[in-house]
Amino acid sequence: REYNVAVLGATGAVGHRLVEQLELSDIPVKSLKLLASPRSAGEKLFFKGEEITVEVAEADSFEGIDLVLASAGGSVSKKFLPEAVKRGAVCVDNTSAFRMDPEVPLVVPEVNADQLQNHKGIIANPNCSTIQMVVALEPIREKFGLNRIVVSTYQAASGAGQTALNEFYQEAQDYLAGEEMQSNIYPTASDKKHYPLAFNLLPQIDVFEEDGYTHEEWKMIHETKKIMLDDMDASELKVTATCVRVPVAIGHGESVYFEINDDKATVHDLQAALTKAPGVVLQDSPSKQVYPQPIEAEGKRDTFVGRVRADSENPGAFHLWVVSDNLLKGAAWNTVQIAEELVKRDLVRVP
Ligand code: A2P
Ligand code: 11C
Repeated sequence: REYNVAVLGATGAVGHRLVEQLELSDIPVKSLKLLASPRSAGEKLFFKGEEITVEVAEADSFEGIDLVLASAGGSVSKKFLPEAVKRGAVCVDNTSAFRMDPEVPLVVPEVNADQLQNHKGIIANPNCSTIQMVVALEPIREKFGLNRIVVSTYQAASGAGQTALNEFYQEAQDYLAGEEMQSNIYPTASDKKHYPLAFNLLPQIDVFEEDGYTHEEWKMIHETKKIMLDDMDASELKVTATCVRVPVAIGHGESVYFEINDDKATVHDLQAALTKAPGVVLQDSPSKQVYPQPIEAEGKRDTFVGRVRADSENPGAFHLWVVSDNLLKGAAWNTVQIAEELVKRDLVRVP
């Protein structure tokens, strides 16, 4: 079977990579439609050497489409994906629009690919900072059990999208030229105040909730539980997060403290589990100064793990450092990987 595919948000930072990852995948593509807003309609992009013109997304754009890969923002997904499903398309959505819907599987193929079996037309791709953490921790949870996670993130500028990334580059240039930085997007376009990201750290990703946590931090908590335990409120795994935007273009880093259900497990045991884990590359040799870095992870599909250490005071507690390309495993590659899995399992059909 060959598939008529549409990419919604094809001109964005993730959208470009969706097209590129689709080209690299083994999904048999019969036709490809590239959709965006009227701002970029008419732009030309290449797929397998063929020039394709970007079209304005409308409900009828999804007529005859089998598979939609979406990354145009939550409100755009909410508006168009039900229309696409109505017309018979299966949608893999990279936004947060449907992630907490109990009817919608939230999938990281290395962790819970079997959830795809239950899809009703929409499958959600998790937040980038959640994905790389669960890829690193699932092999540990599987073998030793896991009851607590405390994560601090170091999230790259590109997580906020292409326009935001451009603002970060401009800020850096202005700062080095001795000019005033003009900041209109970071920490988040939808909030009232804006601060420069260049030569700075912003402990705010997305907007604040009333409890003082940001929306991004709550996403990490609920998504982790839904992916690992199929229950966004599961109490047997405690998760807390502090999310920080750092002046790095691509590649999120995370410092993760976690407690397992096995007081006897050693760092070596954990490293052995990580070495065998799908999608994980262990880079952990302090004596040789080998550890994951965003600049090396950029452009790669894997999740890189290092600095695995036992907590010095708390038995059964450990620390690790994890890095991945937020636009690939954190977004475009995980989305295309889900689509590959749907094709392999013959699940590209709306039940
Ligand atoms: P456009 O280029 O026309 O603005 P990013 O996450 O990098 O900011 O990219 C967002 C993507 O979502 C872009 O491809 C953008 O298209 C697309 N997009 C934004 N708003 C809409 C909309 N209302 N309808 C369709 N696509 C949209
Ligand atoms: C960031 N993690 O780095 C966000 C981007 O829920 O898909 C992804 C937002 C999401 O800003």
